[in-house]
Parts: sequence; structure tokens; C-alpha cells
Amino acid sequence: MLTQNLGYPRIGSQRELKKICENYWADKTGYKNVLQVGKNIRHENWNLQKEAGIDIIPSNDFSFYDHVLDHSLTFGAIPKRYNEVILKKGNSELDLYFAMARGYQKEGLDVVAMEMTKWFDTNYHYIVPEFYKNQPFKLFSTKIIDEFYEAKQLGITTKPVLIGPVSYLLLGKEKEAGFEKIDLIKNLLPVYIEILSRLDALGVEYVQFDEPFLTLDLTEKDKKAYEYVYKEIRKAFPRLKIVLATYFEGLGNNLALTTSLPVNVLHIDLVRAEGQLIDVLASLKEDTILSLGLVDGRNIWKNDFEKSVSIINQVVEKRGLDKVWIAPSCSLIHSPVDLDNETNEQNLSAEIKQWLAYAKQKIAEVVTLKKLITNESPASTLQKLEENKTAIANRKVSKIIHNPEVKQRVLALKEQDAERLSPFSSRKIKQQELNLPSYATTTIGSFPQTAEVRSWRAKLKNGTFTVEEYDDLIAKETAKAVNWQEEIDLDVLVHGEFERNDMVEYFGEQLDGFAFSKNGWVQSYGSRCVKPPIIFGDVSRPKPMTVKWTAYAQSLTTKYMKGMLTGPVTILQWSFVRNDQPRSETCTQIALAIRDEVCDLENAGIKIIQIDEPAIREGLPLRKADWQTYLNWAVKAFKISASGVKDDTQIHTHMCYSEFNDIIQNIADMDADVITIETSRSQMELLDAFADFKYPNEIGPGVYDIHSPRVPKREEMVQLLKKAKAVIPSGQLWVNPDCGLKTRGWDETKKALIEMVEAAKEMRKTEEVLA
Ligand code: THG
Ligand code: ZN
Repeated sequence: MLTQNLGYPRIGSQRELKKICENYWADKTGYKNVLQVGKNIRHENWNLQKEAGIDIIPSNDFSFYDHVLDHSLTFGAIPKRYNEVILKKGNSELDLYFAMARGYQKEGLDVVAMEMTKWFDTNYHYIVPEFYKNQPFKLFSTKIIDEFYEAKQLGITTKPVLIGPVSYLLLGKEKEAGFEKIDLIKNLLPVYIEILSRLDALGVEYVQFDEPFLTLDLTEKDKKAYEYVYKEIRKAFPRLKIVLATYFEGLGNNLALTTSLPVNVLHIDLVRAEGQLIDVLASLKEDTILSLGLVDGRNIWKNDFEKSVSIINQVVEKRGLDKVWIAPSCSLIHSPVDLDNETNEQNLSAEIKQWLAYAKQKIAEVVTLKKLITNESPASTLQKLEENKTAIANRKVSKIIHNPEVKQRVLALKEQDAERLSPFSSRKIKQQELNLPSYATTTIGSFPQTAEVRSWRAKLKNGTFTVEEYDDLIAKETAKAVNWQEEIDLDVLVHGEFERNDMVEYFGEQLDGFAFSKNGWVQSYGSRCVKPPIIFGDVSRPKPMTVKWTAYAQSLTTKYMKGMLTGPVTILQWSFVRNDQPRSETCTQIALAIRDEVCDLENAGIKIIQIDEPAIREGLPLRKADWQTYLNWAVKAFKISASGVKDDTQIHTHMCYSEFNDIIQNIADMDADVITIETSRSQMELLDAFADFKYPNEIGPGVYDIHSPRVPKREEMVQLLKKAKAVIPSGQLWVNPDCGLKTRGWDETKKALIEMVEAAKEMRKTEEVLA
């Protein structure tokens, strides 16, 4: 029996990677220092896993920005527009790499970045490979070979990790018509073979191929591709030990395909898909090793050793000790790094901390599980088992988890609690009393979170500022933003969210049932990280969360001030969620807390309230067959949060980075009076789903991209609005940016919004002339 890890967090235990990369981008440090920090992180990770006793340690799991982008560079899948960046004197491979990730604006060159999208149903984003018809591939970057060699020099023979060829292609985007990306498999395979030959020459033993698409719905062609590539790889390397890693779901109807592939080790996710074990055992070839993904790579709860041991024993009984491996369920990049860095009781109490395991602790759990089976160093191991049993038992009965009132309230919910009083057609008439113009202008909620604003919060946290001093500064910043919005004649104002850190963290901090880490950072994209709240117990709202700042902002203006809330599905999706009850149950509890907030805002005189749900789409289960169940409870949770108000209170929602075609009915079912969406980068293409569906409620299609500092021209926005008007009746249209403005600077924000308001006025004028 061996233990293996599939991938370790690469941000560094003190977010060293973020700091060095951001310094490099700001020209504050040199190339060599960046490489050195990368090397330090890799060495630290390898040594840590070695000392913990992991038998098979991964390499090539390190990345300076994103591991999918690493593969694109490895295979030479570099879009032509970067040629000039490559050719420019003085540019390194790292500069090219960052140009692909972030765009390149320097000395007259202006090249846009590659697209980014969500990694399956996680909050991690990857850089989407761009594919063209008959595209050639060649070995461009030798990162994977270099890192294997680097570890070998340290005396560690690692298992290089590659995204398997089929999954790599399926992660990409076809950038022209007339071909299917999977057809590129014949061009791609030779590069994999070349890499394997070079690793083979360096004495590689195991290679891990990540093929998460084996847990998704596949076409016949995809399945053929799987059979083809693994047969060819096996033919070329008869003695290479291939680890095929699947995760995030069960193999389902791809089971027979998967177990037929000529690999040595099959890894399965037994956290997300516990139930697949019996089927896999029945279908697996006799000599294939089964790697049991028992330690949750996507959540922070301690493993239940008793339960895991009983599963492992069942498998060992059937297959024998040497045919079973133990592992985390998936790569640990979705876990925070080290619980030992959580030293502040105010953040995580000792009671909660004893229930948790971060990446470093999960590695130790994997090793302990093996020892419990193989009876190595029994005394200390048995003590670990006892400690684990105690922690698991404490959690089951802990008083801080269970709140009978909350449970009772969920039980008492009635169908009508998830419905507005009247249908939209009647609400629309009542909401006309708001007297908003056609093409009403608004923003999505946040205004620039400048370094200054963030420094105030830091000073409040470290005691330099009193609450009064901090509140005073926030009030002034809010007032400035309100006055300025009035000045430029926006129709529906926002308070700017200067008092908030993150749109999920801010609410979690105020809700009961949530805990906060100090150092629980998880990579979101590139150098950006998030610190997901930990939902450990029944959720309730001890007191209003946003009423003070919203009411204050409203008191400064006669225009409407929009209340700004994060919706229940997004709070759920971007938190670490308890695993002792269904997600739907937790979501309903959050929905009730948000509902109370919505009602309190209404009582405080707020007439327009936005409940953001950017994560509703990424929460979709990976298999289509499971979609409807999820959508039913997710849409219902949103409606519970939104339906406590009177007909004339206008409810908005907002969604970004979404495709809407396949869930448009469910979005309509959410029944928000107004939805604002991201559409500008696709030139209003995303709006077609709403148009084809004849979406009945109001819509604000984003008229400019907020991810770039570029100020859009008025005429561009008018053109986009004309495009929108061609498919959606103008009486239904709002005018707004794609998303919140917190990552932007004030200068570009002001210029862009002035132009946006003018664009809306121009549209109104044309309508008047026509009338
Ligand atoms: N909040 C959370 N998840 C998210 C987003 C969010 N997932 C999707 C999307 N938005 C990801 N985008 C970002 C954008 C910026 C940052 C993180 C994710 C960011 N993070 C700071 C950093 O890394 O420096 C840390 C922020 C902090 O101090 O709290 O800027 O909005 N939950
Ligand atoms: Zn958005």
C-alpha cells in the first residue's frame, strides 16, 4: 500500500507567490528573484511531503499563474498575437507567459490576454487554451522536465503531473469554425510522447494524467479519443507506470471506458462520489491499483478516520494490500495551506479548529490512514485515531452548531414564502411609481477599493484606528461617491461598498454559524486569492448587516439608493460548507437570513434592493442529469431571500461570467424585477438567450468591460445599446457596466460612467424623436 498526493498548493504558506509576481509586474523586482521564489516554494512543498511520509510526491503541480496555461506553453499552443512579445528583445519565457495570462501593454505593443474561466465547479479560474483548425503543437516549454530533474537533484523521484491529452483539449475553446477541438488529438499526442521519452530518460517511474472529464458527460468521439491516446502511450512506453486521476464526480456511464484504459493506477474521488466504489470495484481489472481519494481536497473538515479505515479495509479485503493506494480526493490547490498558521483564537476558536485540516494536515491524514491499515508505529498512530474520534464526536454534538430555532424556521417554510405577492406584470405597474426614465442608468454596486480605503481597514484591524475613526472615513468616502453620482446624473445610486472587504466574507463575518480564518487563503486566479468563510453551524442573522450604511447613503440624496446584498447561493458556493447536512439545507438557512435583511432594508425606506448571484451557474452539478435538482433548490433559495417585500419594492439581481442559454428558464423563474448581466465582451451575444426566450422582466446588459482600465467611448456604448434594443424592447432595458468597479481606479471609473450616462441620454433622445 502506498500513499500519493495529486497536487499541493503553490501560493506559498505566506502567499509568497502573490507578492513576488505582483512586484515583478510592477517592475519592482527582477526575473531571477521570481524564479528563486518559485524554486523555494517547490522545494518547501516537496520536502514537506517527503517528511510527512507521502510515498508518491507530485511535481509540475507548481505554477506561476495557472497550470492549464503552463500546458499551453509546454505544447506551444501560443496564439499568434503573442509573436511580437516573443520577438521583443529582452523578453523571457516568463514574460511571454504573463503576457498570455494578463495581456501586454508596453512600449507600443498592445496585446490582449487569453480568456479565463471557472475550473469545473470550483472558485478557481484557468486560462482557456485557444485552438485553431489543424493547429500544430510542439514542445515549447520544458518546465515539466526541468522540475522533475530539479526534484531528483534533491533526492526525490517525483511523479510528474500532466493534464491528460483529452482533458486538455476539452478545456479549450475553438477560435474558428469548421473543426472540433478533439480532432487535434493526433497533432497533440506526439508532444506527450516526446515529454514522456525525456522523462523516461531521466528515470521517471510514475506519471500522473489528470482526466477530470472522465467524470462528465462525454461524446462518442471523446470516448474514442480516450481509447486511442492511452493505447498509444502504453504502446510507446510499456513499462511506464501511469496514474490516471479522476475527480470532482463519479465515473458514472464512463466507468467501463475508464477501467478498460491500459493504466496502472486509477484514482477515484470518494468524497464527491462515495457511491461509485462498489461499481468501480466490480469493473476494475485485477492488476490495476485503485487509489482511494478519501481525504477531502475541496473542504476544510478533518477526515473521519474510523469511516475511512472501514472503507479501505473493504477494498483491501477484495484486492489485497498492494493493489490499494490512499490519497486526497483531488489536488490540494483548493485547500488553504497550513492550519498551524491559524494562531488567533479570535478568528478560529480552539473548538472549531479541532475539526479542521488544511493541506499540510491533509497530507498527514493520508499518511496516518495508511499506518492505521498497515500497523506501522502503532502506539502514536492509535493515539491519532483516538484524537480524531474525539474531534469527530465533539463536532456531532457541539452546542455551537445546532440552533433549534433556525431548524424550526426552515421546516415551517411554505410555498408562498418563495413567491412575491403578485406576478411581475402587476409589480411592474406598481413600480412605475418609481418614475425612472427609460434606459435607466445604474452601477453594479462597488466603487474603487483604493489602497487608501484598504489601509483604513487594516488600521482598524490592528488597532491603529478606533471604530469611530474608521466609520468617519468610510462615511466621508461614501458621501463623496453619492455626491459624485448625483452630479453626473446617474438614476439609481449605490453607496459604493467601501466598508466591505469581500462580497462573501463581509456577510459571513456578521452571520452566526460562520467562522473566519486569518490565513485560509485559496488561489482564485493568478496572484489573486480568497479566504472563504467556514460555515460550521446553523446560519442566522443576529442583527441587520447593511442597513446602517445603506440608510446613511440614502439620507444624502433624493434619488434612489440601491441596497446591495450577496445572494444565498453565492454565499454558499464561495464558502467552505458544512458536510453534515445537504448543501440545499444550508442554502435555505442563508436565504432566510438574507430575507430578513431585505425586509429590514425595505422598512428603512430603501425601494430598490439588489441580491447578487454571480455563482449560481458555477454551482451547477457536473452531470446534466443532476442539474434540475440543484436548480430547484438554488432558485427557490434566491426567491425565499427576495420575496418578503411589497410589490412596489424593486428587486434586482446580478450575474457575471455566465452563459445563460441552457438555464434561461431557471433565471426567469428567479423572477427578479431587474437582472444585470455581463455582456460587453461578447458584444451583446449573451443577450440573445434572453431575447430568444422572450425574457419578460427588465434587463441591464453590461455596456462596458470593467476588467480593463480602458475607458470606453460613448459611441461604442450607444452601438451596444442599439444592438440590445434590436432584440429587447426598450421599455425593459437598463444601462450599466458589466460588473462592480472595485478593482478599477477612480480616474477611469469617472470617465467611463460619465460617457455611459450620456450614451443612455442619447438613446432616450432617439426614442423621443421616433415617438
Ligand atoms: N469573492 C469571492 N469569490 C470570487 C470573487 C469575489 N470568485 C470569483 C471572482 N470574484 C474572483 N475574483 C477575484 C477578484 C479579486 C480578488 C479575488 C478574487 C482579490 N483578492 C485579494 C488578493 O488576492 O489580493 C484579497 C482580497 C482580500 O483582502 O480579502 O483581489 O469577489 N469570494
Ligand atoms: Zn459581476
